[in-house]
Amino acid sequence: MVEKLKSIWMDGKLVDWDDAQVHVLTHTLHYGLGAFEGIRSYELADGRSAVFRLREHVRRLADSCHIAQMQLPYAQDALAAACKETLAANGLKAGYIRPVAYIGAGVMGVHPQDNPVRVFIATWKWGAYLGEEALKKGIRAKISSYTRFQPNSIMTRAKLCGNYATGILAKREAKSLGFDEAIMLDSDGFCAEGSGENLFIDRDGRIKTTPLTCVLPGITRDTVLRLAQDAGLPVEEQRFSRDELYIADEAFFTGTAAEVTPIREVDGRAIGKGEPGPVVKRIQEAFFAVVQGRNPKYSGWLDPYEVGGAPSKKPARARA
Ligand code: PPE
Repeated sequence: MVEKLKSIWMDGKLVDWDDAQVHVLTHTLHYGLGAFEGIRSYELADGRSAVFRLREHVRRLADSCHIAQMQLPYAQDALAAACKETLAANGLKAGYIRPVAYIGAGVMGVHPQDNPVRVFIATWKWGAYLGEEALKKGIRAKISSYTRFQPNSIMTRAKLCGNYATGILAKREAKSLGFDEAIMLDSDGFCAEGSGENLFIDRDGRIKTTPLTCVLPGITRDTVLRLAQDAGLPVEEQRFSRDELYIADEAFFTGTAAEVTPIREVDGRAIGKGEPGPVVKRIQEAFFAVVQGRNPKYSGWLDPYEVGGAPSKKPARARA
């Protein structure tokens, strides 16, 4: 359950949590064309708070709206500032941020040309997406009976609300069969991604992740690609089949919510030794060092904000 906080940003201003309501004739509620983001902020090692890769997330929201032909009524800088304002208003030193751009009420039917595009930004506390245990011990995944979209049926570069209907079905199927997460294959039968995560494998020290043909261009995926390169680990964006996944030494998911989550089993087959291996542990360590501000190389990915007027120890740093 999302814990109730104080305020939600709606159409340009903070409103009381309970007043953040939409009309039942909201177009997106009927047809699913809307765009959203999932962003995390972290408490840093020095006690400050910062949003991770805020600019990239807001840019992806703008890209999603562009693809959806929805005119985003706010500049990207204004939305980034609003994300931080909402975190601060809710006293969140670390939190999850959910901006949603959606088509409001007006005409019904599939040609909502003049309906307003509206935006809200909600924030809440969100711990480990698949559980604390998952981060330490890894999860059990199942190849889904649902196929990830063919790129000309749904716009896969966009994080659109309606895209998630399939993800929910895939997740429900996996959970009902006793697994933690689903892995969808693409329309050619190669591994695509989880219901809310990108997928990586590693064998003999070579890391592979799905190329951006039909999966969401994950910002955590991009982060991990860079961190793997920094660690001198060979990494390729290349398709792989489900049996290649079965015989991988290691497999893991990446995502804002999921962070870096090891996969210890797929379809009843242990991945490697059936526990997180050295590569994923190294990537996890590197990832948490970055988001917690312990790696100066990537301080530009951290966008500091203040909660409750706490004095900032250092001025805002320039972006990378
Ligand atoms: N694939 C999908 C389908 C996806 O939803 C996400 C994020 C990713 C990959 C990873 O993208 P990124 O967060 O930029 O690294 N999923 C978001 C929503 C999860 C939810 O259940 O809600 C998230 O992680 O915030």
